[in-house]
Amino acid sequence: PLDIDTLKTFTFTRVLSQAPSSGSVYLLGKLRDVDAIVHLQQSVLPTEQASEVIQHGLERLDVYLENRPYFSSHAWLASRSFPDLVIKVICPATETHIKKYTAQERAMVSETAEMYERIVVPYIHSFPPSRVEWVYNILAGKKEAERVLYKDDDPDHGFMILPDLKWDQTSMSALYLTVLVQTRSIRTLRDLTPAHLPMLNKIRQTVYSTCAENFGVAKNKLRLFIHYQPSYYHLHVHVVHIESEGFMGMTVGQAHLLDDVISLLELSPPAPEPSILARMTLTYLLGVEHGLYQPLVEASESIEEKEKA
Ligand code: M7G
Repeated sequence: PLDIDTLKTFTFTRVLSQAPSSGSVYLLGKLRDVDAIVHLQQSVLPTEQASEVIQHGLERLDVYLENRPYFSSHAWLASRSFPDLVIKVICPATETHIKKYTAQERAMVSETAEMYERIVVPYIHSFPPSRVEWVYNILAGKKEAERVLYKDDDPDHGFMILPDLKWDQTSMSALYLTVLVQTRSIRTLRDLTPAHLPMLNKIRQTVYSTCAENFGVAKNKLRLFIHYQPSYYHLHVHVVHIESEGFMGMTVGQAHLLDDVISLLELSPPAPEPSILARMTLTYLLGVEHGLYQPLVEASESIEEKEKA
C-alpha cells in the first residue's frame, strides 16, 4: 500500500523525464528496496476555487517583476482545501515501465498489415498476462470498484467506464475516463470487425450519457479515441475533455477517434474478410527504445530495398 512512511524510504536513482511547464517529473528510485517510478505533479487549481484563493487564501506574496501594467509574483497559500501535489507510484517498476517514462528520441514508423502479423502479433504475445492484470482486476470488480461509473458484465459485449489513472476528478476540463471492454479477444484496433459495431456504438452512447449525468459535460465537449500502439493490449477507449490538449497520447497517428474507427468499420466488408483497420498501413510515432522500433525499421528497410531491386 502507498503511504507517507513508504514514500520516505525513497532512494533516488535518476530523473526519467520532466515537463517543467506542467510541473511534472518522473523519478526512478527504490521504495523499500524495490524499483519504483514516482511521478510528482503540481495539482491543478480547481477553476471554481480560483477567485476564493485570491480573496482569502493567500499568506505571503513575493513580487519578482514589476513593469506596469505587468506584475508577477510567487504566492504561498495560507491553508487550502485541495491537495498541493498529485503523487503517482509504479512499484514494482519493470524495464518496460522505465522505458515508457524515460525521455527518449522518437521517430515515425509505418506498419503494414503484413508487418503487423509478422512482428506486432508475436510482440503482443511476448507479454505475460500479468501485464494487464490491472485491467482484469477492474473488470472482475476486485480493484477500483468504488470508482466505476458504468458496468455491464456481459463477457462478449459488456464494458466498464471509470476515471482514468490520469484524472484526479477535481477539474472537469481535465476530465479523463477509460472504457474497458469485457472481452479479451480484441488486442488492438486491428482486431475490430463490423461485428463489433453494436458494442462500439453502445460505448459511445453510454459515455455521452455518463458524462452528462455525472459531470455535466456535454457530448460535443468530449474526444473519444483509441491508441495505436497502446501500452496495454486489451481494447480500451480514452475519453478526454476537449479542453485538455497537452497529452502526448493525443498526437496525430497515435490517437484514432472512435468516430473514425466506427466509420471505417461501417465501410468494411463483414468477417471473415479483413476490415479496413486490419488491412491499412498505420503510421505512428514510436520511442526508439520501444520493443517494436528496431524490427519495424528493419522490415521497412528491407521492403524499400526490394522495391529498388
Ligand atoms: P494506453 O493507450 O494503453 O497507454 O492506455 P498509455 O498509458 O500510453 O496512454 C492505458 C490507459 O489506462 C492510460 O490512459 C492510463 O492512464 C490508464 N491506466 C493505466 N493503469 C495502470 C490504470 C489503472 O490501474 N487504473 C485506471 N483507472 N487507469 C489506468
